Amino acid sequence: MTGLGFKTVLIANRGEIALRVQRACRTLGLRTVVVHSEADADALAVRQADMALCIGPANAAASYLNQEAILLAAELSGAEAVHPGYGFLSENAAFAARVEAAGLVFIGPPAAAIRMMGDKVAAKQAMRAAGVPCVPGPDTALPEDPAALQALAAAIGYPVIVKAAGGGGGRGMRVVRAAAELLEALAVTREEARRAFGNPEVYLEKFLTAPRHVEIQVLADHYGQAVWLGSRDCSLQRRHQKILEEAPAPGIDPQLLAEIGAACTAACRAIGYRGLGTFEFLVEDGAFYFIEMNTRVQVEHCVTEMTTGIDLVQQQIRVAGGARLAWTQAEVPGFGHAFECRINAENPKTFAPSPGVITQWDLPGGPGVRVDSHARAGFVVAPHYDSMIAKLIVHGDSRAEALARLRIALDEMQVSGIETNLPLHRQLAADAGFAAGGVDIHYLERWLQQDGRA
Ligand code: MV4
Repeated sequence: MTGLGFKTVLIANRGEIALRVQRACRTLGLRTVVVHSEADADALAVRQADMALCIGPANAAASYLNQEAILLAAELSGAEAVHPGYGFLSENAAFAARVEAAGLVFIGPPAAAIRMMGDKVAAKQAMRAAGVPCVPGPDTALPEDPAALQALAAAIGYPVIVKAAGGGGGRGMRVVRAAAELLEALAVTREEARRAFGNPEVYLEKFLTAPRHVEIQVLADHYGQAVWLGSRDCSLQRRHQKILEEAPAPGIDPQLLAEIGAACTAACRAIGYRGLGTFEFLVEDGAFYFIEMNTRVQVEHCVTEMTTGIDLVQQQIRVAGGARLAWTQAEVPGFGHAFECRINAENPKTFAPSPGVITQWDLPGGPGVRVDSHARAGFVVAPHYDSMIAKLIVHGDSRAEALARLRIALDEMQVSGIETNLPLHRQLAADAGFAAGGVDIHYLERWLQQDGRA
């Protein structure tokens, strides 16, 4: 009696997001089938599942990326929908198409939208055509003629950046500071792209030297309705791994943000997008430049949940099941400020992974404090997967209140048995530059270089 087109959801993921998706399913009265590797047999999501099926060994290529095993598990279990979480198969257009071909609902956008956004040139073309502001540069295949290439880069103005159409998330890109380096950079990036993505296509953009990373969360239904649910600032990252995110992006003119949000929802309607999505922008000198779109639920979706009160995963499932959006844009709530710290099992100075047994697991609490985690005392952090063991999310009426709560929560949280980046988060939460808000994408790596920080 859910009113959706399905009653049973197969969760094709692990860790905190498997549990997060399962909680949303159970809230909606849906049954859950959890597929897991041999290493995850004791997971909380497995224990809470209506049915759990082991699909392979710890190695993700043989389990969480094993499309045949997952589709077979769906068939055997009677699941009617598949939620891919993030990572793994979540942005694999071929997998989405196979799920739908099997008569199941893929809880995500149509395969064609995933495919389009996976091709960064096609994505940029579509977004520019729909009125979303993009980074300067031609959104087309590059000419062969060296003189024409030189003229193109000169017209953009150095520095420029060469990016692979099949890349994204920081993979397959190279900065070019002067004309003398251009042709070599194009050739090398093309060759790397051919090998890494099976697609040698590259494109050129103006390189922005000190931008912020700001994203817009959208949700669209099957009936041409789309809303944007606020902004996030994800500038604090190291080697393209986000460390700490917040919502809303601080210090941005709300009028400008509303214009960008409206452009994003218009673009969703223009391309027939549906489900959750994230528009990634670089923001420099107060201007927004689209770079990529993510077609999955993101790790940092929780800060948007805290500032809207909306269960995004529940809504993602509802729209996949054919429900209409519950709000017009004017009805979308927005209040206060939220931060999220990604707590990783790693050495806080070297960032080396720190697998092992968690012996102490003391979580913070109080108003506005949320921890999303699959870990607990006695939990074994396996070496096979990414090192995130928890997300600490805090909310406050103001950024200052949220930051105060963040500092207290980080002090309260105590984990032993493995190393974690909690000490790094405590230092960062005490940093004056971070407290001021609006740092750029290079801030964290610069800050890590300094000794005696904070
Ligand atoms: C850029 C850029 C500067 N100029 N594009 C890196 C990840 C991928 N999503 C796009 N990335 C960048 N593209 C232009 N034209 C700088 C980056 C970038 C970056 C972007 C977001 C967050 C962190 C980053 C760290 C280094 C470089």
